[in-house]
Amino acid sequence: MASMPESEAKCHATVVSGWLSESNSYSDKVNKVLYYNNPMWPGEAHSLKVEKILYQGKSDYQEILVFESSTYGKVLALDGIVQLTEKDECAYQEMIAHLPLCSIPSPKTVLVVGGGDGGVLREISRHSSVEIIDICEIDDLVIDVCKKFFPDLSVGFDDPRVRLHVGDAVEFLRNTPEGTYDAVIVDSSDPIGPAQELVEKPFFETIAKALKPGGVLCNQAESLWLHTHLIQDMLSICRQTFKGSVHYAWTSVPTYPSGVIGFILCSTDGPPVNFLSPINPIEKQKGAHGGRREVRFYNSEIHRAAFALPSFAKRELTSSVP
Ligand code: SPD
Repeated sequence: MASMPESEAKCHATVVSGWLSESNSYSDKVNKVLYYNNPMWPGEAHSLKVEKILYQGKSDYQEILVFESSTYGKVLALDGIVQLTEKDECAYQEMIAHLPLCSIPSPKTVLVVGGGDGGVLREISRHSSVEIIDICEIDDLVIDVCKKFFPDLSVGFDDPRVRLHVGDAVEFLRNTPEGTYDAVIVDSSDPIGPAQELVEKPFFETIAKALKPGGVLCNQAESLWLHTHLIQDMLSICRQTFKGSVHYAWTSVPTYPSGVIGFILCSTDGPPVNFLSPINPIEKQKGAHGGRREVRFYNSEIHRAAFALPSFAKRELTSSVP
């Protein structure tokens, strides 16, 4: 960071001496406290070298930072937490979209909660059976910033099937008629700050109601190395709420804490859903490649492998049945 002026290097609480370090600070907007050491991953820090800060701003909900990193391309951080990098975003966006959509025969109506960068929309739009893609994102500044700095992700908003709703997803789902969606994808940030409510039981109950019989949820579900208790709680709520099947899957994302992130997949009562084997394979999607960039990470083998758990996780996550 020799070339970065000291004033610029200090411009964001989490950028210190030219490195963004995820553990440096965390500001709790509700209690108006600036924490040092993020409570989601105490005792460790993952850092990315900052070549140039491209954008910094504050919305009503969070601090937004975009920078050019030395080795992962452009990076989006919210409240100092890495949300995506150009290099590895494919692993997250493709998995969170295709694990659910390739598990049901012909998804038509899909809701994305969060996902203001547009990457999940980009992936959903590969599915030609889909007719409506609703997205409910609370922070319109995230959308605007991503449209400027991450066109390869925000291209997802250009699909005419997309209907954007800026607002609180909890409220949006409360007002959604029962049985509206074939799939709901929750692409949230970590459950501190604005996303706290998204790991609580009432939220999952509204999703279950909003889904059709045999409809599916795919919910961002943190790291099996770091968040056993949180995942156990989420699984336990989902097992009480979703009367079809409930599974945990995971993928590798090098720039997320511990290098992995997981997903909870659930289905409602109705036509049975076997998440473990893709019934609607991406390889057969007509729109999967045509006119857009190739799928980089996801394929049917990765889909099946994502549900294989290490022995410790199998013990910890399958014993949490209520
Ligand atoms: N620890 C960071 C988890 C971020 C999950 N959401 C990422 C948004 C990308 N669309």
